[in-house]
Amino acid sequence: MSEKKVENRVVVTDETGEVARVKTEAEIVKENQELEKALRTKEEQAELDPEVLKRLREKKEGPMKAVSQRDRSLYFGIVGLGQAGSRIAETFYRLGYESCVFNTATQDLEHINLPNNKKVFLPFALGGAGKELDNGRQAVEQNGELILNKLHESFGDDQEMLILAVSGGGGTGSGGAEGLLGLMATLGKPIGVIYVLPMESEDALSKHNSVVTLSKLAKMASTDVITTLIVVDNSKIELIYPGLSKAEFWTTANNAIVEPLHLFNYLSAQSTKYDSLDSMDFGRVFTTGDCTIYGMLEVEDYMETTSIAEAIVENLEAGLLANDFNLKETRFGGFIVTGNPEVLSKLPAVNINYASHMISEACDSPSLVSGVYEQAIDKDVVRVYTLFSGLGLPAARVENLKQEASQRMAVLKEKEQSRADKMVVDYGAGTDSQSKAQEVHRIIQQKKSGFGKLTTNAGKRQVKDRRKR
Ligand SMILES: Nc1nc2c(ncn2[C@@H]2O[C@H](COP(=O)(O)OP(=O)(O)OP(=O)(O)O)[C@@H](O)[C@H]2O)c(=O)[nH]1
Ligand SMILES: [Mg+2]
Repeated sequence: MSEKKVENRVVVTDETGEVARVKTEAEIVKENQELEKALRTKEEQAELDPEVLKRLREKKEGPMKAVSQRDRSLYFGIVGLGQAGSRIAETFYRLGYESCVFNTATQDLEHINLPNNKKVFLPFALGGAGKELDNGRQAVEQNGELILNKLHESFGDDQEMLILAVSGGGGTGSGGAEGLLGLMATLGKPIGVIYVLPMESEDALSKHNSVVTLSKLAKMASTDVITTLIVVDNSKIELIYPGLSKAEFWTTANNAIVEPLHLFNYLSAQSTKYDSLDSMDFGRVFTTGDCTIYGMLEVEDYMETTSIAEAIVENLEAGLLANDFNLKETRFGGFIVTGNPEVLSKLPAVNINYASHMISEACDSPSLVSGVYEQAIDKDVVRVYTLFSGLGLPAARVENLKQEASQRMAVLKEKEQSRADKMVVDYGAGTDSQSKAQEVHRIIQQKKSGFGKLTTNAGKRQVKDRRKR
């Protein structure tokens, strides 16, 4: 049987299957090359590590999200002055706020948990202001350039508002606040102040200092040099958190001061499936002007229709971080209701409506904004955070501080006056020891105390600080 030679042919057929024509050799080569190329790409794709691809995709989604979505409504830059101010700044820093702190005492700065380049020692006299307002003022004035450089280095376009944290009772923070605010103002950003009033048990000088500086800050707030003056009162925080040791107290107090503010700032930038208090709402409440106060109250029997509203009637003021504000003066207020997802999903809306009504009545404000947000709380409770702005000073508390300060300052003055008499040694009749003693004390008075001399001369003669920084 003769073998028939079979040729490889590629044919093009028409729609009926009839051979229309035979493909040319050149066409076949071209088609094969294209097919090979397509297959090679597929193989290459198959070799890509899916883990790597996943990481790349995450990378694409992750940072893009972070850049485009803010994680808080206002990016604050925090400045702490003195011991209390530095500790409050440290608490903010832990929550991701850019911060820097200043103090006249190196030993106090050492305990502040911030990177070293964010802690600035202000050389002044022996170190510390010894609760003398004038020393705090001079320490800031004499170190103006150092402070200004650090402010410019720490804060830039990212910080939309600066907040100064100081206590009223000491010397550095309280005495230096006005000068530091002047330096901060040169950065051209709105400024807020967190001002801490002393505990009940503190001495007359602390109370006196607190009132003196508060009156200065209030004036700056009323003339809009300061946009927001937040007054918090250690004596009130003592009542809210009784029985703590001193060390525990500061941490608790500083968290109580920082957390509600951060919470408003943070939650107002988040989405919620319930009502939202958005970034603009928070910004408007927070920058209304004059005094601002805030606080939190917790409700356990939240399923009762009026229980949250009742808690507000009974405890709204008890939950605030300072007493004696007249909430009826509120020009803009806000509140946020939080609970864990399970709690919020069963909480009837009407309960929140009653609560809203009572807050509105308490602050008599036509402008009240509110939001409901889920929070990872491990307790079966509803928490209500409130924020009131545009308030006057807490008149009764200021009066009480003034009275306590003046009564005790008068006793101190009397004691100083009688010092001369107490230092007399009676040598018997005929000596003039008493008048000599009085003369000596008069001269000492004139030259001021040894401590006074050191600080008065500080500008002329810097005392070198040899302690480790
Ligand atoms: N809330 C709070 N208050 C504090 C803290 N530390 C001190 N205080 C209060 O601040 C006042 C004392 O002021 P300090 O901040 O220690 O003083 P200073 O500004 O460092 O000034 P001098 O020490 O006098 O140089 C007192 O009324 C204390 O009750 C703190 O960490 N938190
Ligand atoms: Mg101090």
